[in-house]
Amino acid sequence: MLAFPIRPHADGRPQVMGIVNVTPDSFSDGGRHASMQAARDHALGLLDAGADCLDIGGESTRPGAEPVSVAQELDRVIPVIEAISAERPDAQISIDTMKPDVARAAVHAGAGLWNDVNALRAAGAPETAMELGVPVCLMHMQGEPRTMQADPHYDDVVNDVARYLGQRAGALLSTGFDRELIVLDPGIGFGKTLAHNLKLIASLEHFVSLGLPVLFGASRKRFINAIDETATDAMDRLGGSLAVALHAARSGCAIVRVHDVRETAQALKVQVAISRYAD
Ligand code: 9MG
Repeated sequence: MLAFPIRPHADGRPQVMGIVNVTPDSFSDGGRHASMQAARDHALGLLDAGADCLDIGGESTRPGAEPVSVAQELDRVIPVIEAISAERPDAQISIDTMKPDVARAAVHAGAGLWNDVNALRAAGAPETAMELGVPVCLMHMQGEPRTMQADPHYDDVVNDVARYLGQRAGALLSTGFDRELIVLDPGIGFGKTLAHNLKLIASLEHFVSLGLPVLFGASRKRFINAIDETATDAMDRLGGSLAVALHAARSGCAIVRVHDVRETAQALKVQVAISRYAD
C-alpha cells in the first residue's frame, strides 16, 4: 500500500484531494443504501477525474451545522470507505472527522490520513493519532461549526492562526508522534470574516515557510460569494475556487481540497506548463 501523499508532486503541483461529503444534505434522496451507493459512485468518479486522494466526511462542518453522534457518523462513512477500498485498493483515502473513535474505525477500514478540523482537541485525540500512526491534518477553527461565524475576532489573524497550529502540533509531538506526518491548515471559512480569509490566503507562503506541508481548502466557500454577489449558489463558485487553488499552488501548498477535481487538476497542470517557459 502506498503512503498517503502529503507532499506536492515532483513538478510542484499540489495533491488534489476530492471532497466526498456523506451527509444527508449531499446524498439523501433515496435512503441509506442509495446514499451510500451515491457517495461511492461520486468518489470513484472523482478518482477517474484525476483526484490524487479523497476526503470522506460524515458530519457537516459548514457554518451553523449541528453535531452528529459517533454511531451516525460511523454508519455514514465506514461502508463508503470499505466500498471504495474494495473497488480501488490503491485509492488514498482521508477521513474527515473530529472524533477519535471514527478516525480509528476509518483507518482500520482503509483510510490513510486523519483530517481533523478540530486539530485533535477532542479528549484522547492526540493519543489516538499516535496509536494509528497515519498522517494528521491539523486545521485552525475559531469556535465550533454551529456558532463560529457569529463574531470572529483576532489580534493578528496570521500570527494567531500560526501560533495555534504550532501549539496543536506541539501537543501532538509531545505524545511521540512523528513530525513528518503532520499537515497544517489555516482553516479558510472556519470562524473568519472575509478580511480574515483573504489575509490568510494572501499569507499562505508564511504557513508553508513553517516547514510542514500545508493543506488548503477554499473550494466553493461562502467568502467567494462575498466577493462576487452573483455566486449565492455554491455551484456558481468554480471560478473563484480555481483562482484560489492556483494561488495556493504558487504559494507552495502540498494539498488542495476541492469539489471540482477535473477542472482543478487541469488548471494546475496548465499553470505548471506555463511556468516552464518563465524567464
Ligand atoms: C472538512 N473540511 C471542510 N473544509 C475544510 C478545510 O478548509 N480544510 C480541511 N482540512 N478540512 C475541511
